[in-house]
Amino acid sequence: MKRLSAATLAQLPGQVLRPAYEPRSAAIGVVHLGVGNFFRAHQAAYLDEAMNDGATGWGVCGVSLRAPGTRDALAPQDGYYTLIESDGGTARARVIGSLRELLVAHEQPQSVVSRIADPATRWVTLTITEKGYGHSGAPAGAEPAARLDATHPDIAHDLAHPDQPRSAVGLLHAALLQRHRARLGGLTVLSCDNLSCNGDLLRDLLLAFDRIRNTGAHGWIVDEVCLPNTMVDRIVPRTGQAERALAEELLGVTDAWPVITEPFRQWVIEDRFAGPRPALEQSGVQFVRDVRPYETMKLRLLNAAHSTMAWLAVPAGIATVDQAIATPAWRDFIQAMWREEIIPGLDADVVEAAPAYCDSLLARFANPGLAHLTAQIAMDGSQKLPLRILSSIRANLLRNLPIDRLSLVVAAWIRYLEGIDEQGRAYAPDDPLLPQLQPLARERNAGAAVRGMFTDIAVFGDLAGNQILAGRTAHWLARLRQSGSRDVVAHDGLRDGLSGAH
Ligand code: CS2
Repeated sequence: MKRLSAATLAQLPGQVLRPAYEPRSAAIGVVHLGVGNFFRAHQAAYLDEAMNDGATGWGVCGVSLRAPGTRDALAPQDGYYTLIESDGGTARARVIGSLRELLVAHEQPQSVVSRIADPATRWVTLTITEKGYGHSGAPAGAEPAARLDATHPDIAHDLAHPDQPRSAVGLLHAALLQRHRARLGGLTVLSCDNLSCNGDLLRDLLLAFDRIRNTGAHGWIVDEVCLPNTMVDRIVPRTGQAERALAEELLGVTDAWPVITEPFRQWVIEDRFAGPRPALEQSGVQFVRDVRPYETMKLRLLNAAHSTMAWLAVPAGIATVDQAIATPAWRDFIQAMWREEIIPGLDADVVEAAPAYCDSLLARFANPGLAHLTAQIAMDGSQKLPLRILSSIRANLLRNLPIDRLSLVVAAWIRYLEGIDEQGRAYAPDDPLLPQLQPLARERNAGAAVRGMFTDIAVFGDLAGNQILAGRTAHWLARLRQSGSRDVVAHDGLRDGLSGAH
């Protein structure tokens, strides 16, 4: 069977949407770092629509930091790929044309730096996951120097070899320096990862990196580089054989790397740019003064529920989110956690919108067309727990609100890290801190396991010494080990929650 490419585009069935512009002559104006499935289902699709509407100069150079897989799959397809939107019933295919160039930073760091430094580049966007930033975990408001983890292997490498950068911060800094020296105007940099005030964080990291390198560009970065905070949302599972087969069925040609996603999407961006921007509001992008209310809702309601289901589900052998949420006890548990332990701790400006938002989340989680793997969501918990769960625990402790179900989630994360499922089979938890965390999680005495985990202060911060949290977490860890996730959620989740322990 033929392969998707510029040559086969005209042969696709009429119902498959495709670019209304000529992608091969579209000029590049965006460099994206971390060209994975999320980017291809989200920002690249919005830019594709802007170009369909006539915007010019917004083609994308997609950069993988390390793995050549995306480039190798899509270069023979002239950058084209299929985006499949599934509501669980119907699946609609659309060919995206905005990806105009593919680079792998590990192989060609200078090409990436030159592309970002190119005068035609107006935006740099990033989806490099929480662990890709090389940040220390120090909170917003701390000195920039304290937020950069200068001992992180990639950051340390880039500080020592600034001409051969491998981290996102190192690549970006090298390119900014070239722009500064060439007296170019500024740049807009949009971090699109699930972090709190992602733009502010990246600015602090760049400034801290610059201070250590002592380049004299500090003032220029502050004045000319715009880093609006953003919130992005779309559920985008990994691509597997089933998605490849579906793309082939819908297109009549093969696609080595299609992406499947839900119909829902959201992109909220603070309205401050160093130069022009496409009229993305026509596609529903919200330009706002302050992204924080949107970000808090998403991290503490959507992402928190995702992580809760994932950490409970993996040891119990529940493979996908739609399977987890289809169990009434699990749905009740998530709803009770939202209602009693998360929404009351949110700031007043979002409390009103939260119940309807949660209803829409339940419907999105139930989408049977996505097969969103719990093992995918469970990964990198050390990076996710603080923003998704510990943030609510902190808020509740201040206001004397309950933290019982939230502590169960902390226990579920520890249980997940053990790497042995409820049937005694081994699986491989995925976390950058695994070598440090797994031996602690495997400590047989639940109280000792929790004490050990909490002393990893990079994750628990000021909560490390909290006896109430430690006590409840140890209680739940013992229960999870003894009876398994299904039983704990069905019998204890609600009943013990009513004890109001906080
Ligand atoms: C998920 C997110 O993998 C995860 O941790 O919670 O990727 C989630 O699907 C997205 O943030 C939805 O926008």
